[in-house]
Amino acid sequence: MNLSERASVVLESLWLGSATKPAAHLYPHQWSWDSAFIAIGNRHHRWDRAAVELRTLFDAQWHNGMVPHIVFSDEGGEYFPNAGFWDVAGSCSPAPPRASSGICQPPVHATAALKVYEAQPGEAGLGLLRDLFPKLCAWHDYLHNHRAVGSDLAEVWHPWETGMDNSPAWDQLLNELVFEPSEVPPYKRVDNTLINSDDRPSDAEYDRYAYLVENLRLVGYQPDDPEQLPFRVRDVLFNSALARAEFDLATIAGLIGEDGSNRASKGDRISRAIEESLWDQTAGIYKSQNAQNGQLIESRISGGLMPLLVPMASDRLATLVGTLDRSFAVPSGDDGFVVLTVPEDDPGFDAVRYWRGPSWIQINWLVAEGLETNGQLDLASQLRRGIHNLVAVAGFHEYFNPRTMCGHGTDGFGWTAALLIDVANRTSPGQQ
Ligand code: 2M8
Repeated sequence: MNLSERASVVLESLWLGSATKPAAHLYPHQWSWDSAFIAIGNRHHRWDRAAVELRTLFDAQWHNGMVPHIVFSDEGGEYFPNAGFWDVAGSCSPAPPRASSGICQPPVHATAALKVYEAQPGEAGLGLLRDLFPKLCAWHDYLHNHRAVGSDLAEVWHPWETGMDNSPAWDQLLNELVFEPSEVPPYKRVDNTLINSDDRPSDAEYDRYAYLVENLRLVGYQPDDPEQLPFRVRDVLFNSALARAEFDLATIAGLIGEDGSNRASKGDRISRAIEESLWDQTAGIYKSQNAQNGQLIESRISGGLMPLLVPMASDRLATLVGTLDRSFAVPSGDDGFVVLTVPEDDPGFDAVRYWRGPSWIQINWLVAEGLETNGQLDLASQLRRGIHNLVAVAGFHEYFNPRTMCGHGTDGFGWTAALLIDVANRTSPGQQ
């Protein structure tokens, strides 16, 4: 069996009947941005599943347009925080249509929908786009109307909304939270009973995660006054994904005969705000912003490379590619490289702990996509080869230490398998 075929077996094993769980035990339900990446992989061999994956996720869309970060499945297993902990039915009015979490994840779905369409550009693909278009518009409008507080940039209100949950970028904000132990609802972790706890966040961090969920639950996850929230970040990855998704939504509009001009102008506005507010010239990288005081968050993390997802001005592009090369790129095989989540010389770097240094395949895939968007075709190919080389040696893990070519976190991971399929389909057939 070649690597792509082995990846298909992984995806098959994770299928829940109408969506794919990210991993067999650690993440046993449907996750929002995982599903987008899984659809991007499945479009090559299981187009039907790619379409169902996105439809199922959007069936759980809230009345205000939010796409929840977890959709709980009856087929799924034990997880913390479970549906009862989020209690969205008891806390929100109107109640969301499905059992879900009460927060969201990076908006990569229009990008995924367009790629799924491109694999089947006939009536089936157009039908999917027609169904998803109003839902994608409502999702993006939720972010503009409810999350862009005094800025064109959307805010995240929990580290889990960034997708880079345990990044050192959030350490200071989490450490500065002021709360009584009684404000942390009782909970029991499951994650550290399933895999090596050295790979996972600490208990102190989980207390803060649980406290922030409780804070949001108390206001039905829809605060009247977001400025009172204790964690508010204008995340660079989240907003770069949104800018790209607006441009992709404009393309989708054109394909189905709708007017997409307002989507493109929203993409322009966000891109401009990223350039104006999130660029750190001295560090040569974009940084997220603490919305409470307008200051940039010091850590250099791979999220700061994501403005590549839209076409950039040439001077910044050259600087950013230099930073990528100097601080993030690690060789992977003889003819490729991959990107770390945190540079090795950063004080927050940890080679194996979740989101604090290792390489994640979906981040690498996004950077390759961004390099291609900006005409850096050789680098994009080397990065895609690096992804392939890493997975070929280490297997379908959740994330990797590219210095040792070892996998970490859980195994048999959904987006690793899916994006390997995508990468293999874009490189030489010999690599499949
Ligand atoms: C991780 O996040 C979940 C919470 O959402 C967890 O740690 O339990 C992150 O890597 C996130 O980006 C990812 O979507 C999720 C499922 O793969 O796992």
